[in-house]
Amino acid sequence: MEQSRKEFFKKSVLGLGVITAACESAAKGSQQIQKPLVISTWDHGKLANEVSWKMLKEGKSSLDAVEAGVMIVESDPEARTVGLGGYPDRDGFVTLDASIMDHDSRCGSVAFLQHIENPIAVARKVMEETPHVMLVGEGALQFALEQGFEKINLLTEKSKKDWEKWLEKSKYEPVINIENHDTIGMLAIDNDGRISGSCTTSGASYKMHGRVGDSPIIGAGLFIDGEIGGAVATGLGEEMIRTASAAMIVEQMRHGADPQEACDEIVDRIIRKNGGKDVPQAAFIAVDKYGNYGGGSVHKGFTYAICTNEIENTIKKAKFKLTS
Ligand code: SD4
Repeated sequence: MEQSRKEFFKKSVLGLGVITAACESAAKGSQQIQKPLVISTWDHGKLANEVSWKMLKEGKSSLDAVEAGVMIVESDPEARTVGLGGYPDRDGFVTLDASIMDHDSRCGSVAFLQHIENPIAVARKVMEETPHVMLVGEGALQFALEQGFEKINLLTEKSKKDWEKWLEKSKYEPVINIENHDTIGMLAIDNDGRISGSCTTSGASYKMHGRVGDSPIIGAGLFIDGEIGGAVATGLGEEMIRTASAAMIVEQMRHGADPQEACDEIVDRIIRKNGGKDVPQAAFIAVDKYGNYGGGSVHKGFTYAICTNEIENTIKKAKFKLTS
């Protein structure tokens, strides 16, 4: 008798748990979506957001918005870590990585692409015009030219001079600027509540020729799942590839973490994997499908720009974990 009462109690409690969980998810399901929304990495994200925000307010898709927004930074010769004017590799070649992904998990990317000002637009063409996800190097260039992109010299005088100075010592250490202006990654939600993301970079400055970072690797530098949300990364790409960071952030959110908690968890993981010492910079922004957002980094200095109906395009300092 005692046994069956206990069983009954256990079953009731379990049942209650199920009911509570169901209520919670129903509540979440009915949560208002903060839309439109656009969030991008670093200070230069603010300029990119401006373009994307205007498009989102006009009712354009998040996919169009994340492409057009980051193109502004790609085409800016003063943005030294993206597109035109980006720092070259150690042999003096500007090689670009980019990826784009939409609400329905459609994605495209290019890696080790040279001579093309807007690799993000080529990544989108890979997504829409080929049966593939990723094209690299010569093949990516060939495809871009077939698609009508212009072949140009991406190495500006300024970047060439800096590279020549670097050559004097040629100390091989891929440089990641932890303070400001780096890879641009963007996440946006449009008026239909659809989320997309983009990521574009010239990669780690003075890297080895042929080195590819996380930015064109779906799941490492960028990941979107329309059912959950999205994440994008900046920092030393090897860390993001090792930990499949962007996908892991989305998975953390799938299991209940909010975007800030999800970024924090991956930052902690990267610190742990490095034994807590000499940890490279790694930084993330994330958004869930309701428009909750967060940003986090290993080291101080990472900023992101956010724009919603409530928040005028603003640069925020992200939470960071290490002070050294
Ligand atoms: C890379 N993640 O190629 C890029 C570079 C970057 O902040 O984001 N720098 O590793």
